[in-house]
Amino acid sequence: MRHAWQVVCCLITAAAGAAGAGEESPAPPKPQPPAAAAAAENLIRNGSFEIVAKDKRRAENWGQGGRFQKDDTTWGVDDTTAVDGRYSYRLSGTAGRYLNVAQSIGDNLVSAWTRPLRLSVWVKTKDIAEGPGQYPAMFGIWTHPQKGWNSGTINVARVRGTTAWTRYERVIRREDFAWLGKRAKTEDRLPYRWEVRANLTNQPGTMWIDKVELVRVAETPLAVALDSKAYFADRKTARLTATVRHPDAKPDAGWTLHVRVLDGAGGENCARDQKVAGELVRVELPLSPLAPGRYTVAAELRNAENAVVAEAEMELNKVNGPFADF
Ligand SMILES: [Ca+2]
Repeated sequence: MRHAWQVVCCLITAAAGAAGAGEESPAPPKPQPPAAAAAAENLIRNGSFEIVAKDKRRAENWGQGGRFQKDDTTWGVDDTTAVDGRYSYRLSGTAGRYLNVAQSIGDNLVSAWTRPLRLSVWVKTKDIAEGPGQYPAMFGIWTHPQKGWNSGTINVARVRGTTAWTRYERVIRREDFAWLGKRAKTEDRLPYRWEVRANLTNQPGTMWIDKVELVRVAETPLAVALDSKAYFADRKTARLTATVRHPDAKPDAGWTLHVRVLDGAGGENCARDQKVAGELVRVELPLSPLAPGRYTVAAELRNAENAVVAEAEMELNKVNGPFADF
């Protein structure tokens, strides 16, 4: 697992650069579990809106968009309500108007995006109306082409009515955006700019947001599933599907999945090796040699040097048929 770990460290370092932290790191990061490291790294700057600009209305690192007016009071940091620290950010709309607050998540982050990200936000709303053309209070990721308007959105929150502070989250994978590439008819319509954004469209209500977090999720490199919870005695094979999510497990990298069926005493009943040629690996396990009972299916993800990179196991039950006693 040492190798996988180093990859995580590199990604986190790259992400910190993308976020423009601009701070020197005097010592290399201390080894710690990947999950803990990912949780500590919020890729959103000033996600809690605690750093207020000199005008005492804007939040540093966030930009306003849409038809806002500088001298009105419909947007800005708000110290009357918050879930974290002193400030939240408020958008108060009016009918026929469009308002948003957004932060670019940058090309560097997107190009280094090899692991899923979890975007979360706290939202509170007041009087978000439901009528023709009145969109809910929305929060999520917006993408834009090189020229022009939206090329796509991924929603994390869509809220109507009046609600207390509520946390919303969504795990986002790069493949979630694949449809954007398919939809774009020409290259200049492909997603080019990426941002995290809250917006109100034609909406007289108010929304507040606070504690925006975008973190890398430490993904399990190997997960296994069987096609049934239990197999009757007349079933000849069990089908196992393994999901392999590891940046180095490329189709030509020579990785294999080694699967064994073990009985209660740890005895091996069968073993199969399957080449890893994609994210999904399917293995057929013979059931005929097994007496009815409970077994463990143990899977190992092995690299080209035959070193075990990840392990997973699950239970397999073989049962007598429903009419076996008759
Ligand atoms: Ca806050």
